[in-house]
Amino acid sequence: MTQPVSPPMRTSRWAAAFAGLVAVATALATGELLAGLVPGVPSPILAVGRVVIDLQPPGAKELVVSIFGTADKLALEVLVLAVALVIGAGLGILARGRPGIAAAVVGGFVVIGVGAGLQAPDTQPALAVLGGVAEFAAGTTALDRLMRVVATSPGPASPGGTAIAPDWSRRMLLVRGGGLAVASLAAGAIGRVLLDRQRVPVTGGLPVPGVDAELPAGADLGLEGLTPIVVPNEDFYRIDTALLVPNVDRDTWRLRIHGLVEREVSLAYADLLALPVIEQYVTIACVSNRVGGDLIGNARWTGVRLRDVLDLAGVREGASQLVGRSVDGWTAGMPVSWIMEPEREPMIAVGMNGAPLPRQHGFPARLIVPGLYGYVSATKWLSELELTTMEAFDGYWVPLGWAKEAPILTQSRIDRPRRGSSIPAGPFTFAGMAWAMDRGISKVEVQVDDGEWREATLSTAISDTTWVQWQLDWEATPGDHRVTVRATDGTGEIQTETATRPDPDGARGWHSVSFKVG
Ligand SMILES: Nc1nc2c(c(=O)[nH]1)N[C@H]1C(S)=C(S)[C@@H](COP(=O)(O)O)O[C@H]1N2
Ligand SMILES: [Mo]
Repeated sequence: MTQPVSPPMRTSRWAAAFAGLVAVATALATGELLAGLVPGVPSPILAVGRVVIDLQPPGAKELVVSIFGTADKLALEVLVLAVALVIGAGLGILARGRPGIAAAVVGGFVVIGVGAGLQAPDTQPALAVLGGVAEFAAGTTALDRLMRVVATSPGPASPGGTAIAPDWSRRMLLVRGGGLAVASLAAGAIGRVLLDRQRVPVTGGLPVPGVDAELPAGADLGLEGLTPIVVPNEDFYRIDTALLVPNVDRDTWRLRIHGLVEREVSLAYADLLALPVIEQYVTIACVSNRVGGDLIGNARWTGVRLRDVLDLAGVREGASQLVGRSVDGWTAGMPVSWIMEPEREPMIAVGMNGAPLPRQHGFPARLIVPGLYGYVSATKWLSELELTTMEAFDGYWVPLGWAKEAPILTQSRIDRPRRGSSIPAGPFTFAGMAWAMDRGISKVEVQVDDGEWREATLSTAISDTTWVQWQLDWEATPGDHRVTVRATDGTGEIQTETATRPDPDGARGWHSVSFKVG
């Protein structure tokens, strides 16, 4: 029996697009599954997402800020996937006439994915390349097979130049392509679950501090709807550029101290904890926080004094900037003078609220520096301390348009009532938070509508490095109202009234909440 000679291949555009999309899904799923199964193989979607994050064009600052909530990271992954699938559909159409070029484009894609994967520190280059070969094989095989199904149409060209695939080949395409799509989805999902599992480090116990941080009586007003003075780890805000929370093995982790030092030092976790262990409450805040926002939290941090660690290396004369570098290459730079000020105690934290540092918050060790915004200080997954000069280096966010030096601004926030809520007439208690790390808060004032500013009652401050709660009783009268709050810091300076955007150095302005009574 001889094969009939194929007529010129003419394929429905949609069928070809579908085939291309499924082929790309197959290639991606292969990569995701391998990434989950074999540590060191990068996940293609996460790798590309990471590059997108790192390439953030300056000027897109506001967008950039919004990407770093955990939910927005998922959105970024979905976006990367969607773009890949759309390109895949185009690839299918291309493959109708030029299968060789289509295969080359798949190859180009894989090269981009592998290249992106090589940027991640936990990628093993040889494994990444092997993963890429597997992705290419899976993608081109799927494309080839599906295109064959699509192309079996012997139909004559229509006057418009396109032919319609016969019903049987369409069904076949839907069955095979659909099956492959479902299998890809499952493989991708399994890969991702495995990847996350493979990344859970052993946390172990926490050192016992020699100095205990005490919570003074009256530190928490305990009002419903008011943020607790110490935020539980599960509720603590999280901001970072990491798509996958870095997985650091505490037993092989090292902290390198280098640059303008007398002697370079490399410390193991045990070396670090051979230093005196301290504990203190420090409120950390994100520069991206808007007026009234919640990118701020207070915790009891356990760890060692940063200055003790720096002393092991000996900071050389002329070192004006300390750079904290993370295992994933992220950096924060801060003035050495800020670190050395005796009134504050910057630390390398290994514990948070009595538990080992959670992975999301920087396990096994991070910097906590009272008074500075997180992006210029609070390096998580800390791997290096480098001493340099202010001029010689810019931390991660500085070239993207954020200030090089960024002390936390005085701010206050209304938690009760919520914006737009309705409360009954009668006695009501306004309440909220106020902070000015590490100057402390001396006064909080509240204004209802256009009334007099009245001084609120404050919770007992834990220290100048933490926020306080405030409350004020009021007799709620029916109607629409607006309440405004302003704080005065420990130096007597009142919070700036004129509103500014978060970039470049933190949002200013007074927080107001509109609400209804009755
Ligand atoms: N390695 C690393 N550390 C980081 C960041 C980051 O992106 N990567 N973000 C910083 C920023 S902008 C802030 S506000 C704080 C937030 O710390 P948290 O997530 O524990 O609340 O971490 C800082 N440390
Ligand atoms: Mo931040």
